[in-house]
Amino acid sequence: MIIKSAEFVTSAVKPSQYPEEALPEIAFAGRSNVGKSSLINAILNRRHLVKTSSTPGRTQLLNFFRINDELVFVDIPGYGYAKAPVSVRKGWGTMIETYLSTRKTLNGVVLIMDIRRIPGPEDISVTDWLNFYKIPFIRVLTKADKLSKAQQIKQQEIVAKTVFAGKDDLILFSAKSKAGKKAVWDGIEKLTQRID
Ligand SMILES: Nc1nc2c(ncn2[C@@H]2O[C@H](COP(=O)(O)OP(=O)(O)OP(=O)(O)O)[C@@H](O)[C@H]2O)c(=O)[nH]1
Ligand SMILES: [Mg+2]
Repeated sequence: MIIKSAEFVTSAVKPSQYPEEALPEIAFAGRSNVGKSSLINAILNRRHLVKTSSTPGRTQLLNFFRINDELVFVDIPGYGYAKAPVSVRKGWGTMIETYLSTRKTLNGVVLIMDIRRIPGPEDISVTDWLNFYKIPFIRVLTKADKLSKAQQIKQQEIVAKTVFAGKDDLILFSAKSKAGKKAVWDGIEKLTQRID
């Protein structure tokens, strides 16, 4: 996709604050600090559209971005931030589950995981929610630049086994080198067109 425009629309916690349901929407989910905001910037060729931070838990609201007047991207706050107070973690669950279960224009989710980590219980819960609400999703293993090519393939196999996915269902990506950008876009296009 050629990116002609990419702009921030609004932040929201609850449905009354979501923008109107006009365009197909893709949401990006994953652990705190995994690199969701960096992935969005990288695939849109924008350095600073979405705020990124080395401090985990920075994105705390649902942030909506309009791409080319064709698509909406939603940056979902990261889960699993150990230092977040219990009330915040509960609020996170409610905010995300409400969004996933009520948003009619949500076409699919890009589930982002760190290539160096074994998926944790929160990654599994999100997958369970997505399956429960019948929301199509693709999986991306990011920060691939932190491993050698041989280690990337080994980790891809290990993670695939853990989440009961095929090895090729895990897209290898790096926001730093931009490797895997086309594969992520191909996945997003599949989600928006609902082609298998
Ligand atoms: N080496 C490398 N670093 C990355 C990559 N993606 C993200 N980072 C770094 O990881 C840190 C977190 O990135 P963010 O994009 O802010 O992560 P996030 O998932 O949006 O974080 P929260 O919004 O806090 O949940 C930053 O220091 C990024 O520079 C990548 O592909 N490679
Ligand atoms: Mg973020």
